Amino acid sequence: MHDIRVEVGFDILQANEALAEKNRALLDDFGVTAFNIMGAIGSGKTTLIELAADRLGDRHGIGAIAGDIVADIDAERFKRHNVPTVPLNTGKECHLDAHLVEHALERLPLDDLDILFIENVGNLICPTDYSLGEHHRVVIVSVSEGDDIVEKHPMIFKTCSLAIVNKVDIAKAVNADADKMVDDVLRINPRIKALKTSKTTGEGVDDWIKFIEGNMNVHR
Ligand SMILES: Nc1nc2c(ncn2[C@@H]2O[C@H](COP(=O)(O)OP(=O)(O)OP(=O)(O)O)[C@@H](O)[C@H]2O)c(=O)[nH]1
Ligand SMILES: [Mg+2]
Repeated sequence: MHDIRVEVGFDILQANEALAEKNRALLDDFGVTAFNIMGAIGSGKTTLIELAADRLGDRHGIGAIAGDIVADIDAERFKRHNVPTVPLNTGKECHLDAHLVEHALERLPLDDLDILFIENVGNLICPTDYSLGEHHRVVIVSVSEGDDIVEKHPMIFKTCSLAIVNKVDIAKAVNADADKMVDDVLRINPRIKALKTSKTTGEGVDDWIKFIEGNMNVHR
């Protein structure tokens, strides 16, 4: 009898990478810049996309893919901001993959879009390994997860170009040091940009918008 060694994990990730390249090429053809918005559950992913849609919607075409175990709730929120949105229900899966995104792209008016926000499933682990065809990766955590959340999940911060520490307005109330979280981010990945934000006070929101506009079209 011969032993047959099958490296399933590697094959799945390679196949995903090939599909992600296809998605990216399609987005490039339409001049759409895609942002993969990852982060902790409840950290403010949908909120920060809503803020961006409100601030950028008059000068750029914005679309969204809402990925979640039950995606319709966030999709409805995006639609209230006039953002064409495709919900992707992942069921038991804890991340989006390039195959799901490929089908979502078929249902979006790519001709009308300049920016695509892809909200990934809320957690800091599974989304890390799966490219979707995005041009930029953003990771969002908030102070309410505890100020050791960054150092507990270093991998995802290594793959992103922007990290956001959100809900800094309630840092004192939850006994968290937002500056320590930013320091942790920069220690883990010295090349990343890190921002502190708050929907309540507006802190950092201008810089979030600047990051998005400053990173459009760099792939063309
Ligand atoms: N105090 C405070 N609350 C915030 C802030 N940003 C978001 N929230 C609240 O946090 C809660 C979760 O925000 P969402 O934007 O739904 O978070 P999410 O990451 O999309 O959540 P999931 O998709 O369920 O993982 C909501 O009640 C928001 O209103 C902030 O800056 N400060
Ligand atoms: Mg959400």
